[in-house]
Amino acid sequence: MITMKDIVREGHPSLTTVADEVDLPLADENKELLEEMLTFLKNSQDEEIAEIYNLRAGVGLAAPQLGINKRLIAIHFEDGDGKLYSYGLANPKIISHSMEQSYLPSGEGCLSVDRNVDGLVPRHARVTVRATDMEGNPVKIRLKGYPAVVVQHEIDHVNGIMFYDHINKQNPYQVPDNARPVE
Ligand code: K1U
Ligand code: NI
Repeated sequence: MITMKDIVREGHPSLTTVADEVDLPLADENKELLEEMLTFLKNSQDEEIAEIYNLRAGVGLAAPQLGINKRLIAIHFEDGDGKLYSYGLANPKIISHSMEQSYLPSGEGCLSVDRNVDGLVPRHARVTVRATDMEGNPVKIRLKGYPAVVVQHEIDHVNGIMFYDHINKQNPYQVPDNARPVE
């Protein structure tokens, strides 16, 4: 079972390294890792389990956050309308995106960062992602708003990019050009 002790923190080289693509068809070992990553996210959102195991709640996780140099990401959360976004993806790639940008007004956090980082993180408002799902099938996923922010945060991890790399250093709360806040 994945717990916080498995998650590497700032300063670990896997957080700043471009991860390797995984071979297709997807090996059982990679399918199992994606399952474990999703289970971690579910556990982290379950108040009782999270308290017992001291888990910080997360909506996404990328293999490099476990010190594993593979292009694997997991996302799991329900939106305000109860719509479930639950994906385990291999080799995710943004194949197109809007010119319009967006940002979370409260900024972003990261399970690999044990401090608050002030500032707005510019993201594409809408993205289309191509990947391989946990059954080994090719998928094309269109996301907007908050789910689009989460998938961009996770794809950044497999590219060795941290959310704060995108924050304007002179003026962290500078509203990005052509951007609207995610409600
Ligand atoms: O990749 C990670 O470090 C996980 C991170 C992902 C993320 C944060 C902020 C914006 C987009 C993606 C987190 O899940 S931090 C925790 C978090 O944002 C959250 C946790 C529980 C409920 C709601 C949000
Ligand atoms: Ni993160």
